[in-house]
This record gives sequence, C-alpha cells and structure tokens, in this order.
Amino acid sequence: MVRRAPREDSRQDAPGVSAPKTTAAGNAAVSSIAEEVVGKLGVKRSALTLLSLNQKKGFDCPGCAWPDPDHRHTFEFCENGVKAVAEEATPRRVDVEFFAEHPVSELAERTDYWLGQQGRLTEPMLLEAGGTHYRPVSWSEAFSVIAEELAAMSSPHEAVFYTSGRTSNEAAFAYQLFARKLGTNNLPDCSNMCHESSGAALSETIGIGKGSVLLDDLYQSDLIVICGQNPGTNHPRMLSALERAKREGARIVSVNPLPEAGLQEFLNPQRPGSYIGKGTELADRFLQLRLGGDQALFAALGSLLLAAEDKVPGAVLDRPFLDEHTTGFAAYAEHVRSLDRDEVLRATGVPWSQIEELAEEFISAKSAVVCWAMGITQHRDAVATIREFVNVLLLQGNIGRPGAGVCPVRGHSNVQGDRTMGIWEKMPDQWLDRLGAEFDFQPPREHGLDTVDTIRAMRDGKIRVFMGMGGNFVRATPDSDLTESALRSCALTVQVSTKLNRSHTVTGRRALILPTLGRTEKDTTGGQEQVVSVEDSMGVVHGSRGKLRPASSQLRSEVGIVCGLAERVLGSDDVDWCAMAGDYAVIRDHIEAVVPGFTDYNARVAVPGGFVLPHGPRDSRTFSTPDGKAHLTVNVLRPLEIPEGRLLLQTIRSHDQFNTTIYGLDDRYRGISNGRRVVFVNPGDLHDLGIADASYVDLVSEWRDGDRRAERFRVVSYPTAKGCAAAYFPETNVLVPLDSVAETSNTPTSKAIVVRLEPVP
Ligand SMILES: Nc1nc2c(c(=O)[nH]1)N[C@H]1C(S)=C(S)[C@@H](COP(=O)(O)OP(=O)(O)OC[C@H]3O[C@@H](n4cnc5c(=O)[nH]c(N)nc54)[C@H](O)[C@@H]3O)O[C@H]1N2
Ligand SMILES: Nc1nc2c(c(=O)[nH]1)N[C@H]1C(S)=C(S)[C@@H](COP(=O)(O)OP(=O)(O)OC[C@H]3O[C@@H](n4cnc5c(=O)[nH]c(N)nc54)[C@H](O)[C@@H]3O)O[C@H]1N2
Ligand SMILES: [Mo]
Repeated sequence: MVRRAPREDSRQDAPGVSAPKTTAAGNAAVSSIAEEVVGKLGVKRSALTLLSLNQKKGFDCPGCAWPDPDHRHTFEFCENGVKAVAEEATPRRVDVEFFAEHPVSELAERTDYWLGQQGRLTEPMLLEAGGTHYRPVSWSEAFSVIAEELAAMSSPHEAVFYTSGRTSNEAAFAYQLFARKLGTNNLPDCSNMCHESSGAALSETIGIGKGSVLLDDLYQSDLIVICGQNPGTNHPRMLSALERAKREGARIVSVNPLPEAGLQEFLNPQRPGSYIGKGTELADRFLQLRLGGDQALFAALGSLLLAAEDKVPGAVLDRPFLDEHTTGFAAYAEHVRSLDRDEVLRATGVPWSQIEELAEEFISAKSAVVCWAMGITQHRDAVATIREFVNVLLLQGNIGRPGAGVCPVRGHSNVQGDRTMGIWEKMPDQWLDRLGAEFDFQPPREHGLDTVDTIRAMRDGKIRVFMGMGGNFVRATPDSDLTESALRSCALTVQVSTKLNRSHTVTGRRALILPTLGRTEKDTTGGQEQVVSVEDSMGVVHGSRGKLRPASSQLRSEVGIVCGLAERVLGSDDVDWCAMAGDYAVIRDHIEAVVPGFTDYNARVAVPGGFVLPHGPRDSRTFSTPDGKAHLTVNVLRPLEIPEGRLLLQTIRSHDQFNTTIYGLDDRYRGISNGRRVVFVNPGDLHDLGIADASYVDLVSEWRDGDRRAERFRVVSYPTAKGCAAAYFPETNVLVPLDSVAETSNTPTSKAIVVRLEPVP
C-alpha cells in the first residue's frame, strides 16, 4: 500500500526548522490570537465572538473539554480556543457554485488544510450514484434518501451512527434514541479512538469511567503528575490551573518522551503582570521516558512505595483506606515486589534513581493527582497502564479526598457529555431499561459496533448506511487506505458537518452533506432561541448559547436534523420528535427521567456555571463495582519488541490543528514552520541509522500483514526519547494497522507504530 502526498502538499514537505521553544502562551500567543481573529473575522465580529467565549451567558468553547474556573476573567480563552472559534466563524462559504466547480474526484486530491480553508457549508448536498458532483437538495429530499436506504436494509445493524465530540447533550440524546428506536446499538464515537481506555480501566477499578477531581482539587494538590499530555497546545487553559496550583504549593511532574513547551515554562496570557520577565517554570521534574513505558514506571513506583512502608510501617500507605475501601492488595503487592528492575529500565529508559526520586515525591505529598491524555490511552497496554495509575493512587488513599484523584483530560468539548447521554455501543442494561421505560419500547440489547469494528464490518460488506454526527471519520481513523475502501462499500454515507473535510470526498454509492449550526451560532429552531448543554472533563454540566448569525439561513441545528429525520423514518407515533425540536427543554425533561444525576435539569442548567454531576468515589468514596470496593489489580508487563534498526513512532498534534482540522502549517513550540510532513528523531538514533538530519525518508510501518508507507518526510533531529520518533496525524494514519489496537478498549495504537525509515532522494 502506498500513500502519496496530495499534489499541493509539496509545500508542506519543505518546512522551516528552528530550535524548539520551552515557553508556551504569553505575548507570542496573544499577538497570534489578535492576528488569527481579526484577520479571519474582521474587527466587529471578533469582539462579539471573543466576548461571548466561555462567558456564563455565552457559548462553550468548541476547543477542548477543560473546565471553566468559577470566577472567570473577562476573557477565559486561549490561543487555540480562539483558532477553533475563528475556524467556525469564518466568513468564507462553500456554496452551490463551489460544488458545481469542483468535481468530487478533484476534492479528493486536496489536502485537509485546503479543504478546511474553503469555509462553511451552506446547504444540503447530494451526490447521486455514479455522480461526479454534489448537487443541492432540499432537506425533505435529503431525509427521503436516508429513509429509503434505511428501509432497504435487511437488519437495523446494517446502519452505523458515528458521533464526534462536539455534539450537545440534547442532540446526542435524540440521536442515540433514534438509533435505538431503529433497533441498533451501532453508536461508535471519537471516544473509541480517544479515552476509551480510560473509561475501561476506571470503570473496572473504581466503578465509574470518569475522572475524580474538580479544579479545586488541582489547586489543593501537593503533587500533580502529568503523563502523556501536551497541554501547552491541546489544553492551554490547563496551564493557568497548573500555575495556580503551583502558587499554592503543588509540585508538578511531566512524564513524556518529548520535552513539551508550556510544562517547562509558562507565561499566563490572562494575567498581564506575567508578561514581564520570565514565566513560571511549571514542571519541577521531567521524566523523559520511552513510548509505552508508563506501565512499568508506575509498577516501579508501587514497588518503591511498598518498600518504603516496609522500612517505616505506617508512614506511606493509607492502611485504613485500603482495608475499608479496596480489594486486591495482597496479590498486587506480591506482584510488584517481584518486579525486575532491568525490565523497568528497558521499558522506560529512565534511570532507577529518577524513579526513586519520583517515588519520594509521592511519599512526601499529602495528596496527589495523576493527569493523562492520548500518550497513555493509545497504546496496546493502555488499560493496564491506567489500572497501574489507580494502584499507586489507592495505596496512599489518593482517591475521594481533597487534592487527590484520577484526571483523564478529555479532548473534544462535549465528548464526556455524549457518553453520559448514551452515545456508546455498549450502554449498560439498567440505562437501557430506563430509556425503554421513558419511551415505551424495547431498546436493543446486543452490543453495537465501535469505531474499529465498524471499519471491519464495512470492509466485510455488512454496512449499508453510515451516518456521521460531526467529525471526519475517514481521516480520524487508522489504516487510511483500508478505511477508505471500506467506506466506499456503503450504499449511503451521510455527514452532518459544519465544514468541508475528506469524509465528504470518500463516499458510499450515494452521499449526503447535511450542513449544521456550530456552537458559536444562534440557534432559533422552532422559532425560539434555544440553549444547549455540555459536560466538561470534570463532570460539570452547563448551558451554551450561540451568539453569531448562522453561516447560512439553510442550516439546521443538530437537534433539528435528528428529530426531522427520525420523524420521517419512524413516524411521530410514540416519540414527540416535533416537540423536542421545538423546545430543547422537552429533551432535557426526558434526559432527567433517563440519566442519573440530572434532577431538575432545566432549572439547574439555567444557573450560570451549571452543576456538578455526582461521582461516587469523589463524593463519598462509594465504588459501584460488583463488590462495592475499589480494586487494586495485577498487570503483567509485556515489553514491546522493537526489531533492530526500527523505531517506535507516535502520531501527535501540531500547535496548528484540531484533530483533522488543520489551522495552519506551523508548529511554533516545536520550531516547525510552513510544513507538516516532518518526522522528529533522536540524534543518537539518526547516528545509529546513518540518516542525516534534514534528509528525506519514507516512513514504512511493519505489521504482520505487510508494510504500509507514508512518503517523503523531512527528518528533524529532535530531543525525543531514544528509539521513539514522532510525526503528525492525520498524515500518518495510513501507517496505523487496523488490527493494532489496545487490549480491552479496542483503541487504535496511534502512539506506538513500529517503523523503519527509508531514505529517499
Ligand atoms: N489545539 C488543539 N486542542 C486539542 C486538540 C487538537 O487537536 N488541537 N485535540 C483535542 C482532543 S480530541 C484530544 S483527545 C486532546 C489530545 O491532547 P494530547 O493527548 O495532549 O494530544 P497529542 O498531541 O496526541 O499528545 C500526546 C502527548 O503524549 C505524549 N506521549 C506519547 N506517547 C507517550 C507515552 O507512551 N508515555 C507518555 N508519558 N507520554 C506519551 C506525546 O509526546 C505528547 O506530548 O486534545 C484536545 N484539544
Ligand atoms: N493517528 C492518530 N489518529 C487519531 C488520533 C491521534 O492522536 N493519532 N486522535 C484520535 C482522537 S483523540 C480523536 S477525538 C479523533 C477525532 O475524530 P473526529 O472527532 O471524527 O474528528 P475531528 O477532526 O475533530 O472532526 C472535524 C470535523 O467536524 C466537523 N464539525 C466541527 N464542529 C462541528 C459541530 O459543531 N457539529 C457538527 N456536526 N460537525 C462539526 C467539521 O466538519 C470538521 O471537519 O481522532 C483520533 N485519531
Ligand atoms: Mo480525542
């Protein structure tokens, strides 16, 4: 399989390269914000947009899921949140003339960057079977096409309903109801590629798949360990929280193969005082470990905590907590006591003395939080790794008390809320019982397809209709060539989208684009101004009100689309689709009846700042596992075997992208400008491999079914951990084998692909 760069990508493989930065945010970020917004939106629209962002009566930032502090500055936003907003609020339009001008075959040759730059989608478009161009259709005709294809299925399981993580609670709830009324749990989502491993490990060990800390816990914590996360780029507002935590006495540790800017030094753009002079050095300690080394690291930490307890009994472990609230201690202790130090060194590449120092940090801290993101979840042993985080925290009773806990940092702004609303291919029976009772039907019980299994089912010709509620399925998923041909085997692909992307160009026999309102836009569905709600990474639910004039008068809200479609397909027999679309408060009443924790939903969502969902372990050390206890677990170490002359490649985000949306071609903090086809390699590895810095290579991934190739990447000598290379996604998704997935969670191993570098002229 060979993947050539699209033609205009030649510009992207001759990047400028300079030394990486250590400082994030601050002045550079502020001027970049001004440039970004005023350049794209004009002065007036910029002011309205920014003044509404993350304000108590404004809209939730579509950037990331980091929570808003209680006492917001006039501007609680960050450079990358502003880019996300500017991308949505762009004055550029993809209209009927655009589609008449550009055949789909031509659009399929364009880069992600070019497609995104074309602007907002404006009206429903249909690609007929055998057609060369999309043509405009009415909403009614679009719904008829979908209804016709759904009616032609021999089983409801031939339809798949994907969700990205920007969809509001209200739209997500209506969408899953539609799928389940139709008779299927085929509800894959971006979480399957994101924090699925976190949900799996946390549900098993503490009884709930969500993080157990609130912002106040970070402020009160003694020790915050950040593993596998690059907040300077992906959660910049987290840096303000870390800065405050640090001022209040926290120690901060970064565990990462890359020395990421921001954790090293931070200039707070929200506090003008901090522009002067140096910023705050956030991380007190940096452990540069190998890709996938975290499981071994935390097993080693556990063994060191036990050894310290042996020396001074009662000084380290929280015995009363372990006795009262946990099971599995004895087996766990026996397991980590027999840990092989050489194996830990091989897996982590971190000297034992540094691990001992980190263990000392845990021992002397009164409370500790572990934060993590994609550097942890997208590995084969991700679930085992997160269970190992839980083990270390449980030993010291660091769950369910102030300043302590687990903190998986979510990505998409409402990805956590979508799950709470039932967007999951395997919702528990109890939840389905309540859904069935509220709407008087029997929801399907058979588990549905997740993202990877959806691709397998399409490949095997088992899927007739694919619908995407947002996102960019074909680019976000692994094994691009295989996934593209899998999607082409569908009879119909439907994308509900704000902006043009590659998923509109790689289609089933027929394809629909349904343009929708973004988070920033005023939603007047049913003739009244509607409010939606979202849940952040810490389980806080709050309202979001768009302020801007919609990009086109033909856009419909996601709720409007789902309810309109459901009514067409299912009739208005027993579900009040029309009432739901006319007033989202009706949907919230249904949610209140089905989803625990949403009592008085409508009243509480109207309160500025919203409300916090209950969380047993955090609130009362209640663990809803089968035995009511938190579980220490035994996790066998299985080091990855990297053949001689090969590197382990991780696929990451640049500072100028939101997942598959490419804002620009720079990665300022890593010193890259005007290009994306770069591969970061340790200078020692370059020396060993005999490859020169600044030369060009093909990246060839080796898997049991053969090689996959991404062509022509510029080599950048970079201080990444030895043996561990990095390049940007989605250009490298072609290298991720579909079957290379995390145990249990089925998440693609996007952070660990065995590659060889083949020099090219
Ligand atoms: N501006 C912007 N914001 C975003 C996004 C975006 O694309 N752009 N995406 C959003 C989404 S959906 C998500 S999920 C989050 C993603 O947020 P991140 O997880 O920060 O995103 P990545 O770029 O994938 O970075 C992974 C980090 O983990 C490190 N890492 C990789 N493997 C390992 C490992 O084995 N061990 C350790 N300890 N570290 C490792 C990498 O070096 C890198 O620093 O951000 C969200 N916010
Ligand atoms: N190799 C590799 N692959 C990865 C990852 C990785 O680290 N490495 N990360 C994975 C992760 S963490 C995630 S979350 C997934 C992301 O997967 P997705 O969520 O599927 O992808 P996005 O790029 O976020 O989707 C962007 C598109 O969403 C649409 N959109 C934007 N806003 C809205 C809206 O408000 N409503 C609607 N209906 N549409 C909207 C726009 O049309 C835009 O083109 O990618 C995964 N893929
Ligand atoms: Mo994500």
